[in-house]
Amino acid sequence: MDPFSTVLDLRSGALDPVHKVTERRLGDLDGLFQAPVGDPERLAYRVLEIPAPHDNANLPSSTTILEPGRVGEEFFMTKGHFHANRDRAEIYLTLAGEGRLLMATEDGRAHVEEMRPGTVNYVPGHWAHRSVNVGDEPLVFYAVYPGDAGYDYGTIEERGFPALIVAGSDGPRVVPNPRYGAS
Ligand code: PAN
Ligand code: ZN
Repeated sequence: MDPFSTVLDLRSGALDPVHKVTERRLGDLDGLFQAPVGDPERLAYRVLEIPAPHDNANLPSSTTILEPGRVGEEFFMTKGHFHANRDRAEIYLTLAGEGRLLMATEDGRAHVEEMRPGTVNYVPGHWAHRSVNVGDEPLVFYAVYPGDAGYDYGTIEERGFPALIVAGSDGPRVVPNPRYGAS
């Protein structure tokens, strides 16, 4: 393939050119929150991709624009996934907003990192990852991952994450997920 460039708007996360946009609405996230999602048509996030071949020699990347909002006590969040090839790592660079990166291993360890403009989060292989918008503005981040990482959404859909991030009177709180492991 030939070299190429893309312009990334550092505030909005917009890409020019953009090749693929995936929209996730609350209806796509039904069952992932503790409470019912409400309006299924409401936009939760968009993923804009810079494609690259799906092999371990290449590095696709994407921006995610995650809207602010809540479902019950929980903040808007991504579906979350393990990589289908479990040992594949990923880097997230936050561009705008305030978030938390919730990660978990298959044996139930949880880990939370902050996401703010300039934060570079390293997600090692074998850690499922979900981003959570705990602020009032869109959370925008740029992610780079191996081309053969792939997505396993099913494990999280069945088991959930061991922890939840909920709104508390003093700000976001990390609490155990009472439904973790239930299928
Ligand atoms: C990210 C995510 C993106 C959307 O690009 O795919 O933020 O989250 P979900 O894929 O969980 O809906 C990434 O982690 N890629 O591997
Ligand atoms: Zn990933």
